[in-house]
Parts: sequence; C-alpha cells; structure tokens
Amino acid sequence: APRVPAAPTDITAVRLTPVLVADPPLLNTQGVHQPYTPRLIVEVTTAGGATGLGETYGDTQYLDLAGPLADALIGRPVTDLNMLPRLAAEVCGDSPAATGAAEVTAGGLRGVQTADKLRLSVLSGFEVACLDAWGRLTGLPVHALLGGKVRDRVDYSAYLFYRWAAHPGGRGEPDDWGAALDPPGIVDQARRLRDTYGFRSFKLKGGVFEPAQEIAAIRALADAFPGRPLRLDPNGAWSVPTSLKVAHELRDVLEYLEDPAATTDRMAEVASRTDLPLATNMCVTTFAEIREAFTRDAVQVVLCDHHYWGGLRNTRELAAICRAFGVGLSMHSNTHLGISLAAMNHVAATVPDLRYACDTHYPWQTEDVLTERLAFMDGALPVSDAPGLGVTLDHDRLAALHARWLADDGTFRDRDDAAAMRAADPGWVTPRVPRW
Ligand code: GKR
Ligand code: MG
Repeated sequence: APRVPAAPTDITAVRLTPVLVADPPLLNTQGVHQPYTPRLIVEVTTAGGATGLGETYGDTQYLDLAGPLADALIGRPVTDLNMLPRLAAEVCGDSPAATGAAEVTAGGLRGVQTADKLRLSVLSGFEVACLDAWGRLTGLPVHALLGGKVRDRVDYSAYLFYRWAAHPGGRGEPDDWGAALDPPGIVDQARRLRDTYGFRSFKLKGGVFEPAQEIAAIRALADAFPGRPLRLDPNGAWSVPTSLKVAHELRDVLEYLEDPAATTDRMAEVASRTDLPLATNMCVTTFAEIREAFTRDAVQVVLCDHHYWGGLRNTRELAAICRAFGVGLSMHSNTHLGISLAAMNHVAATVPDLRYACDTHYPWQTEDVLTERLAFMDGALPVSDAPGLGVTLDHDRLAALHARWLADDGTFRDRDDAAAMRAADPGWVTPRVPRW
C-alpha cells in the first residue's frame, strides 16, 4: 500500500535510557537513600525533526512497562495525549509489573502501589516528552500548551534531611555537606541551602528519630528563621496520639504537618482534633483516593507529583478538584533530575492557586543529564518561555550515567532504602507503622 507521508508531529523514534544518579545518604523512616538512584530518560523524536525529553522513575518495574509503550507510540502524533492512558493500559496490561501482586501493595513513601499508578508514572515520562517535542515543533513553551502561565516564577522550599557524612563502606560519590543528625546540624544545612539558593521555606524529612528530637529540630529552625514557613514530614511514621502531640507542640510554627499518620482513617482522626493543616503525598496519590479523603476532611493540602498522577494535564485536573473542595495544592518531589524539575515548573506555573512553595530534591542531585542545570534565584525558578521544556540534553552526561546503570550488578537498579540501610545496620528491617 502507498505510504502516507508522516505529519511533522508523528513520532518516528522513542529512545529509553535508564540511568543511575548519585544520591547522598539522606535518611527517612524506611532507611537511607542508596548511593545511586535509578531514573529513566525518555526521548521522543518526530517526523518534523524535534526531539522531546521526559523523565520518570527508573526501577525495573517501570522499565518493563516503558518498553512496550515506547513501541506503541511509533507513528502516533505527539498531540495525541488523551489516548496515552488507554494505549498504556492496552500495551502494558499483561506485563508482570501490571498484574498480580502489583495490584495493591502497601505504600512505601509514595502511597499505595497499584498497576494503574505504575502505568501512570511511566506514561508521565512519555507525556512530558511529547509536550516537549510539540513545543519545540511549534516554538511554544510547555506551559503555553497547558493553557499558559499565570506566574513567571515558582517558589520552592529547602528540603532538609537528616543525613550521614558519607554512605557506608565508602560507596557512592563524596560530598562536602557533612553529617546532620541533630538540631544544630539541621539548622546549618538549612542555612547553606538558604544562602546558596535563596529558599525561604523549609521542610524537614522526619520519621527518622524520636518525635521529641524532631520537634526540637523544628523549634531550632523556627528560632533561626523566625516567621518562615516550616513543615515536618515523617512519612506516616506516627500513631494518632503522637501526631496530635506533635501538632499541638508545633502548632505555632508549622505551615502544615505532612503525612503524620499513614492512612486516610488516621489522618482524618488527626485532622478532626487539630487546626493545623495536614498535607499528604501518601494517602491521596490517585484519583480514586480523593473522594474519601476530601469528604472526611482528612487532608487540607495535596502534594501532587506529576509522575504518579499521570502527567502535567492530570496535575491540572487534580488542581481543579482540590479547588472545588477548598483543598490546597502543592508539589511533592522524589530524587529527580532537571527534566522532571522543568516539567514540574511548567505545570506549577499554570495552576492558579498554588499557595505553597513546592518540594524539590534537586539541590541534592549534583549530577544531571542537561547541558545547563536549572538555577534557583531567591528560592524560585523562573518559568521558561523557550520552546518546549526549555532544557537541552547533554548526550555525554546521559551516556556516562547510563554506563553506570549498565555496569551495576542489579544492586542499585531498584530503589530500596531499607536494603541501603542494611549496609550500615545488617539487622535493619522496614519499620512497621506506627513507629512511634
Ligand atoms: O527522598 O527520602 C526521600 C523522601 O522521603 C521521598 O522518598 C518521599 O517520597 O519526599 C517524599 C515525601 O515528601 O514524602
Ligand atoms: Mg511527603
């Protein structure tokens, strides 16, 4: 049959490159970050000669789904974004990651894991790459393709972590941050992040030490940065009474308390007995979880992550639902590179009522696959008006981080904070919640 000439927006190639990115020894309630964390870089090329970039989680179960989806995209236009979920369900439906045990497994730090959520996380990387390519073809920034920006800069908060000076056994890449394991260490870390990037609000990853110790760290931050918005996030490690005690003790200094308790039930109970707003990136992580949490007033702020919510356009849908319920919206982050940060910045720029500074791990990632790192100014990222995401891939850097992934014997290809902790504490098991 005669070949139909491809339109400029038609996808002609999709390249998937798993990488391992250096990650410092940041502590959380499940363990410690691995020396290297997997991410997946997606490149979508069109007949018109544009290549768009996307990024998502790079653990094996995500890679298993990304391959078939990449094949299925060939010949489709980058503008066909509403088709992505159906296409992903069709091509990924019978993959091992999308069946059986993956149907619902309890949480981790990002809430329930379901086959749908896995697929959405994978397709988010493709959605962003398609938007980037579409923007490059038309000369429009991604925010314009989402309806246009409503702000020129997006605020971010300093993400503070208890941490060791180095990974156990001399693994990983060294850095000069030193250890932060007590209130003065956390305040020093906050000062350095403020001085370097201009951040004006501060989030402490908690659930690592006894709550009294973490309360003391927040008090020390409040003394060091009077009036600045502060947040504490133990990733669901506390019981309802502990959550209430912390909420009571920190009610005058916290902007919100993030995921003090691990389930919607417990969050609802906490919320009913404190005026302090509760935020979550754990109990509302899918559209299916919204109704119960919102109607029970279990959470007052949802921290969206465009990866597991299924992309930038779904993030805007979530924002609309939050608006309807009077629930605040901000952004969650996990270990990520500049492509994801650029994507997050574009969508954040389009959400009308973004009242909280977004989270980002980016300052902890000294490696990137971009020719130029994104630069915070006064705690904010300017919104790019360049075509697409406005970032450029450094092919050599990508190749180097991919070579690290290829050379890995499987130890780091799936993020496992408990396993990383066992390098220091061989008896460590993922703590049961509530831990305190
Ligand atoms: O990077 O250790 C970490 C965080 O705990 C991350 O895994 C969480 O998903 O940052 C996240 C959060 O806000 O819960
Ligand atoms: Mg959180």
